[in-house]
Amino acid sequence: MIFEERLKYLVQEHNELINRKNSAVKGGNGIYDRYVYPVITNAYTPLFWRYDLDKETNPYLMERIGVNCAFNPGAIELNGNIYLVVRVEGNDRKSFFAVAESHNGIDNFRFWDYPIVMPETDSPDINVYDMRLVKHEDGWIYGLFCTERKDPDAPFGDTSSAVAACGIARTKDLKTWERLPDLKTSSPQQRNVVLHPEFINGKYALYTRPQDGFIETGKGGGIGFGYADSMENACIDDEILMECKEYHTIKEVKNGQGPAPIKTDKGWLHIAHGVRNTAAGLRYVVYAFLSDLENPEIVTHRPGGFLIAPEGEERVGDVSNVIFCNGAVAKANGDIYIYYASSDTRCHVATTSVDKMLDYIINTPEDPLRSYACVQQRIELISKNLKLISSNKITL
Ligand code: M1P
Repeated sequence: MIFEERLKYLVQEHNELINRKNSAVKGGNGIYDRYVYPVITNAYTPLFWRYDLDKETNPYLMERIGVNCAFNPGAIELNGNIYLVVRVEGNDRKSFFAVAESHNGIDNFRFWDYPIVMPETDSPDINVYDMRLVKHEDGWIYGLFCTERKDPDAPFGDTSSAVAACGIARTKDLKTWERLPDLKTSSPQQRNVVLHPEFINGKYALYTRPQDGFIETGKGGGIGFGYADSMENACIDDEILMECKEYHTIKEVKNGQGPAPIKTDKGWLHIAHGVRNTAAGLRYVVYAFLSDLENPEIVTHRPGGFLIAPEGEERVGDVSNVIFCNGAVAKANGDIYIYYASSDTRCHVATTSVDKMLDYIINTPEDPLRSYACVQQRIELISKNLKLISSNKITL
């Protein structure tokens, strides 16, 4: 009886969750709308991924292979549907990729029956995560992701040191993936590498994040940029830093490109993450900037501060105080769906538009890097508003 009762309960709970309607939170900051519920959590993964549903072999209906969390999704729109390639992490800490599909991109996300089988290279990945999906003008959909392997030079007893590199795969349908050799650069490690969607002078252009170590970026850091002649043997000879980490900012410790940039008539719209240190550990927020249409490595506008920082339940999870984004969808009507994850645990959506994001990016003043200068910026805003209020043009 335990089996039947539990099965009924589990099925009902799961169905209620995946059929739950989501809605925008009222108010907000006017730049984007947050949503009441996450779009995906570990509980969205099918029951048949986690339970042995055979009463003979699992009479207590125990979870056999648990799923710990579902986060950091890459995103793409195909044939009017939104597909997220989610970083699903088992209870054993290994991440893998799985596609979840929704028609409206806001709720009803359903995982496909099987996770992605990502082929390995000659040097097997220990962990794979954070895929950036790009529909490139060469006709392929590329998935660039982090592949992590144990550091072969780690001294005896060091079971933590790892090496991060950029794994590359391509597909036409998100089902069958062709694995290509990992990206080669002169940097010891790479994470957060993203393919630019268009050729530039006949070359593939990539955003990189050179780093000296696995966690610490060291003298690398910043969002890098470089060209590769092909993706079949991708190699960047000259890597420049285009968007640097900076003292006493939201990106003091490190930063990284989020999804592939979105083309607008004012420039390439970038969503990125910035990291600073605190007494409670690293704090990750998402920020935005704009770069030149012809030369996407030249940043033209840098609004100060963060775009999305953790709020409420977003603050807590396996790695608390983290907002991370590696997926966004720009729809034909100008809407933008930003998929972000909170605290390495769950996936959310924030909706905005190209118009709103350009207004935000172009009209938000740049971080002047000193408290005194920040006060001047704010006084300018206050004075302007008080004039409107005192002339009765605005009533508060
Ligand atoms: O734990 C926070 C994030 O840490 C890494 O990002 P970065 O390379 O910028 O430090 C990644 O492991 C990412 O997946 C994770 O969300």
